[in-house]
Amino acid sequence: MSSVVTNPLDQPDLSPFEIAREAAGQIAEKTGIEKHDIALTLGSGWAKAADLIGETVATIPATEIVGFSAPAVVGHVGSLRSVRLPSGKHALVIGARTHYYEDHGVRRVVHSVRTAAAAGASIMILTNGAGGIRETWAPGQPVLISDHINLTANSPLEGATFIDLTDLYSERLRDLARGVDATLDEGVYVQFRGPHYETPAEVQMAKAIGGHIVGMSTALEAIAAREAGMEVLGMSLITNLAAGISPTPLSHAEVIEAGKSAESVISALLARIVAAL
Ligand code: 8IG
Repeated sequence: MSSVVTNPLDQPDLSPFEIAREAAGQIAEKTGIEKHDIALTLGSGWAKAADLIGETVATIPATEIVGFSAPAVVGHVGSLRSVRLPSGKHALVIGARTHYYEDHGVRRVVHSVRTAAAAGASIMILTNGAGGIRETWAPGQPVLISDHINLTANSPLEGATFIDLTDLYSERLRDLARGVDATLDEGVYVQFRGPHYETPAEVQMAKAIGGHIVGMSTALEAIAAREAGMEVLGMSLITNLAAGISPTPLSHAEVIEAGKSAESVISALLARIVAAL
């Protein structure tokens, strides 16, 4: 007998939606909150928002919920939080992102989104730290995601599931965010596989095909959110200018540092956006 812990999502014959429903049931049981109205995935730089949007009802290590895996990256938090908003609604805060580059398969990448949908969430807020292609953008600046280009050559959809992605990143929610901060710029997010950063030539390619933001998450999650019928708001914290756009090379330490110094400001911004939903 093997003592290796298995993840049911890795068994192709099991339904990922059924596992998400099971996960949502565990969350309801552990938090005492039957329905979560909105969900937020907090990427690098955004974690403080969890403390600002409302009162934390419960914090659960993600590994206690079926289908979730431990985070692979230092600086990423592996927990799920239930937060009561001032409106009385409940937010599920996902601080446990499984990245596509971890190679655990796309089901694990989008499990948190499917779980949020099964928990009742109709709005999915996806945040990330990313590289900026526009020269006018500075590290520490938050931007709205207006659309994406998925360069993973993969999809969270299984079988012949044809989903329309027009207005995937809700115009209503982007307008609402700009109502909170009129200076918010927006751009097209390009998801690369990673975990290496791009070469300058790849950044030029991303720019040529209409991209403004480069990252390693979000697009696959947004597709799963749309499949689940959720409204999606995407926001990137530009932690660095993309390779070749800035004269200096990228380092993960600098990315973390840029995230830390911008964290208070962007988390407060996100909290105001959540309050306006
Ligand atoms: I933070 O420059 C962060 N994540 N692909 N490129 C990609 N991902 C990123 C970058 C970047 N910065």
